Amino acid sequence: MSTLAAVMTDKGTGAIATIQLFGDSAEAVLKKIFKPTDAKPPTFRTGKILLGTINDGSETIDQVVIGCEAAESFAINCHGNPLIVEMIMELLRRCGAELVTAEQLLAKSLQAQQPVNTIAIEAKLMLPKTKTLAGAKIIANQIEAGLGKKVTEWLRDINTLSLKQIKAQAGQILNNSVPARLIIAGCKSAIIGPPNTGKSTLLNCLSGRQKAIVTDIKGTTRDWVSAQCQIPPLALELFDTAGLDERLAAASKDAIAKAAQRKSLEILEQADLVLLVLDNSQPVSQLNQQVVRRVAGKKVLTVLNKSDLPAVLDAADLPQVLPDTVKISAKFATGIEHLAEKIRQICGVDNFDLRQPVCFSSRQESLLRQLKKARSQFEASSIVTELLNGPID
Ligand SMILES: Nc1nc2c(ncn2[C@@H]2O[C@H](COP(=O)(O)OP(=O)(O)OP(=O)(O)O)[C@@H](O)[C@H]2O)c(=O)[nH]1
Ligand SMILES: [Mg+2]
Repeated sequence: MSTLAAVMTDKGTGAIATIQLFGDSAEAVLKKIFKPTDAKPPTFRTGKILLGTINDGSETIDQVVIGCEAAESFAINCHGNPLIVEMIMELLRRCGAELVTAEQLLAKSLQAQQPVNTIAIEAKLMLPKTKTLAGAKIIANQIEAGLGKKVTEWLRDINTLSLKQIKAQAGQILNNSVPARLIIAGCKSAIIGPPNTGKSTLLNCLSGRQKAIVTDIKGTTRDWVSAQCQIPPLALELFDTAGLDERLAAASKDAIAKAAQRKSLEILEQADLVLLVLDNSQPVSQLNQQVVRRVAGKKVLTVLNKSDLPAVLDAADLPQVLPDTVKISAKFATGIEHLAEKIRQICGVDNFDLRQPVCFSSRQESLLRQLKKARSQFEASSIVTELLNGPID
């Protein structure tokens, strides 16, 4: 294996940056460029921390602290200035290291450990990408408990478990993985609805920031606006959109208004969750059929806004595809806790057990789908083996 170098820290975000050097000749590469402060020839014993400088010939680039993490695996901790990091990386490249991403280096170093536990590797690669603390806990739990434990049990008991049992358990894991994915990767939530119902007010209320413009003029929002909102265990990525009005869009000669309508529908299409905002002080006729058609089959909560005004809309008149409703006033921030509760229920994350087995990579998902269809114990056994020890995608 060649020697790999990767910047492990985000660009320009801290006073210190870490460059990882890993591979057959990592020590030899480091010896060429590192000069210890105590002037003695360095010994790169595992567990040692060395202070010194990185030098390009006679020129000193930076003072660094080297962590000797394992044989041929070193953490070079330098100053966080991206220019310094770039110079060290370029020097490492000239000394024979292959420059890779943090993820590639991590994958290679984990794969070098024996025996290969692919689920553990995938978990370690996934951990930094989780959007919530609960998501990080789910992933961490999949190594010793969760999916890792379940797969080990399947392998151990493959001759005593019935194929039917294994297939049912695989199906259950796939089902549990749907809400788990929303906790791990974040929940893309589209705020849609007719013009002037209070969509932008809701985005501002949920995010705690005045991000979107609010006026009493219909069609205020044109381009979409996004903001973050925490509804533990979920992290919502909210998208406020232009009010949907198919009659207006058809009649309008305004190219911007038409493009805004298209964009709203696109965001609706891609959303994990739809918050359909209606004005509770207006009749149900405000809801057009295009919206009803588009939300069918999606996770959708109908938010009856402006509940501080006299009610006109009767929730019983809403179509069957909109069974979940909540009354709020976005302007006065009332009913928000109830809205949060409803969101948790619709996303299936209320009382979600963070230790239960779930899959969190497309490789795992596709193998579990194959397992659900396995026709023999032998086939099941080979799928389960691949799940635990197979090559990473
Ligand atoms: N009484 C009352 N007024 C509200 C409430 N929420 C929003 N409004 C008002 O309704 C008007 C429209 O609010 P917006 O948030 O701009 O509505 P919108 O759905 O984003 O409108 P478009 O971007 O035009 O589609 C503003 O005057 C808001 O102050 C509410 O809960 N109660
Ligand atoms: Mg708006």
